[in-house]
Amino acid sequence: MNTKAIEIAAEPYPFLFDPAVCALLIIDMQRDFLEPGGFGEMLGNDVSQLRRTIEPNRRLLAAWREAGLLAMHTREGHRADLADLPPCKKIRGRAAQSIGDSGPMGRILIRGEAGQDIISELYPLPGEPVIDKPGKGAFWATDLHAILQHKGIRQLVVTGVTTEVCVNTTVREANDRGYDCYVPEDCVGSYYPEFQDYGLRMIKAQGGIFGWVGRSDTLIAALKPI
Ligand code: TIU
Repeated sequence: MNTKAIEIAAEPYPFLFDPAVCALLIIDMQRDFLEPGGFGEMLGNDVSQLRRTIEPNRRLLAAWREAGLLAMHTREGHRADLADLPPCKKIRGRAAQSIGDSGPMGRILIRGEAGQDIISELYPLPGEPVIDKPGKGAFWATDLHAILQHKGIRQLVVTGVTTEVCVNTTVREANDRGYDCYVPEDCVGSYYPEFQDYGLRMIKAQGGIFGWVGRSDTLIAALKPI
């Protein structure tokens, strides 16, 4: 495993990847967002746009674990009594079924329900922190920042779904807290191809205003022993 920072290909310019202070943060790869028959599909979304990210994430997570680096996972979800669910989030969209209602895989986006859990392909190992978040950003109302500070983390590789919603919100939150973020484009997905494109362009525009965009094979190659 490399212990020194190494320059890897990225846009808008090469990223100085330092494995010793870098964590992998996999955002919301949950059954309800990705599985056919889940809440996402129930709302009319094309889950295949998200499912293409499973295999690249699986390979990256395997390489990350092999290198002995910190991997973390998030899940969007709420308390069973909905005490942490903003009323506006509950009614937004005017859908027939919303958060907390009975859905295809248990109560929709409620912690502990089957649909709220992480897909089996990327299931966390014991010891890998799982952050349950009530919002789109992984820092809001969670202990993510505290955990990263205690572990001396200064860089994040952010993957998961969806590119323009929870991934972008988290990258922006991380950027304001002083973390450098690298987003491998093959490991993030949107239900909408045009938002995938613009979601990534917004991160790397203006000299990398929120971070860097690259690819997972670039990271995996950098993790190989020297
Ligand atoms: N994880 C995440 O992005 N939550 C969403 O609600 N995303 C949508 O794109 N709706």
